[in-house]
Amino acid sequence: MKLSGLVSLAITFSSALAYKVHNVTIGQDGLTFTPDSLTAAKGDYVTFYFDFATHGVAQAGFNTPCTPLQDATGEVGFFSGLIAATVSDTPTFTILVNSSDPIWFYCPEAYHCQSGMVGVINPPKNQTVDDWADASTHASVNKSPSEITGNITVGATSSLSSSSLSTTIQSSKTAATFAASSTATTAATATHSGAASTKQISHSFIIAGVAFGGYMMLL
Ligand SMILES: [Cu+2]
Repeated sequence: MKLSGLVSLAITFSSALAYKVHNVTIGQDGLTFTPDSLTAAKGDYVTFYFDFATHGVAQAGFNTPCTPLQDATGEVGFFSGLIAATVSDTPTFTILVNSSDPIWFYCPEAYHCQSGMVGVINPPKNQTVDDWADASTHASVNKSPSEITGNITVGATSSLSSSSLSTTIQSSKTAATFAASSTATTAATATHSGAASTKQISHSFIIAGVAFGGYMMLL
């Protein structure tokens, strides 16, 4: 009974943490997000890597390209700030995908948005990233949001411990509403490749290990 209880506890935690972290590189090929269109499940994360030059990533609405989401709808979208990447430093910015609705984003630096530096998470069937880029071409201004919003820490940690785990859960709750509170984006950097699957497995094993250790102490 004790064992089954602990095992089910471990399984519950593991399934709750079965998210993916999707990586998007910024500036790798010029004025680009790579990839510029991706599909993510609710509860997944998207980590933007600032690879080269000065760029930003901000959320907009499809009908108001190159404009902060808040200006168009009142809803606060995410914004990384304008970040200058260097050869030795690849800052990151991570958002939580908090619904299955389309998330349209753009780079508010200079005229990057009008030049096609835009992207989308979960595009609807009738609106592609090419449609979004076309609409952005005609925007009269490229406006930057006034505040950095929406960053969370999950994509910026390269290793996990029980303390970082609780921090992650706490901060994702905060980010679910895209609250105005934001942590500095440039602190830690993780390696690009394989981040998603590694983290997911690490979480499960850490929790299973803790649960099993607790069971052994009860014997
Ligand atoms: Cu840019």
